[in-house]
Amino acid sequence: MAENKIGIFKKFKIGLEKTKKNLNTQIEKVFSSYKKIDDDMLEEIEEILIGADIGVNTTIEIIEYVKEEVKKNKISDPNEIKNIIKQYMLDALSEEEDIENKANQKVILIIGVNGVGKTTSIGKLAYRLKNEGQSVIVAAGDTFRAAAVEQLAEWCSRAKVDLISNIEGSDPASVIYDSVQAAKARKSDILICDTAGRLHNKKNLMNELNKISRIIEREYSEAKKEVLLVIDATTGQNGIIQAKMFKEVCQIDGIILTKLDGTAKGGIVIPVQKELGVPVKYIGIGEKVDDLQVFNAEAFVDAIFS
Ligand SMILES: Nc1nc2c(ncn2[C@@H]2O[C@H](COP(=O)(O)OP(=O)(O)OP(=O)(O)O)[C@@H](O)[C@H]2O)c(=O)[nH]1
Ligand SMILES: [Mg+2]
Repeated sequence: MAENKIGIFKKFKIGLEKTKKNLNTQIEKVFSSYKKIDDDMLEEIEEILIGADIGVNTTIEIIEYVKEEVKKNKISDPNEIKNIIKQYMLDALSEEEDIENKANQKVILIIGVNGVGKTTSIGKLAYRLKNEGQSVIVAAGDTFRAAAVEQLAEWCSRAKVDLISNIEGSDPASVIYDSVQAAKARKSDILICDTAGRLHNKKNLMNELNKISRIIEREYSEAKKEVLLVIDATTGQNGIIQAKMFKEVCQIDGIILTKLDGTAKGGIVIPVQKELGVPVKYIGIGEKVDDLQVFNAEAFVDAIFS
């Protein structure tokens, strides 16, 4: 773990404050109004979990797990239930360990629909990797939206990394091509590519992503490739639908779940990981340059329950 553990736990706590207020406060209220564990109580817990966007399927699984544990261990104290739920979540969010291992020659492609936080996350990620001692180049692959390059340039200056861009309306594939050449010439460790968030239809998306991937493959075959999908946590189950659509057209190696600071429904982390089978690698918990954290299951569960 690159940063110290206390710092990480604290960051998660602050970022997930709203979810904690929603989830933990309500669960505590249920505990104090029931003396023993019964079906009515479990039904109330079920509603709270669904309300925190944990998703119906996962919630049903959690409740089943609670029932089994209660029976198996002859538990009668309602307060024990919290520990059972925490344990379930920890198991479900099995940790990704070595994602920040120093790979030199790596290309990270950032994809996702409009406004989810791609550009912002690129700025934060560049800042993070740069502070770890890696050299980073960013490619302004969103040539579609007006002012997209200016926004990215601003972030790159905050992160103190180089940006490769072209004029608005130019072919994104040519920007990616130029960026790969720059990364090779400058012997950069990491190239992070922004992409446009527009989503006309699946076919267009597939064509564009394929074109970009082909260039990277052809021009930079020695580099390790990673595709990270950005999902906005405040859009709830919609984010999962988006992710399923992206999964149909390309390989996704990880999720960046943004805006967790802005929602009381941070439980979405669990179905994202469980239903998609793709690890949440980073979470966005604010708008500042240091508000992107490597996802840590322990810190997450601790933040929403205590
Ligand atoms: N509170 C909060 N806001 C965030 C976070 N991540 C992104 N945002 C905000 O979300 C808005 C959209 O972010 P962008 O990075 O521009 O999103 P994008 O996906 O690049 O958008 P397009 O390029 O239009 O597709 C901005 O106002 C960001 O400040 C986060 O973790 N927390
Ligand atoms: Mg953008």
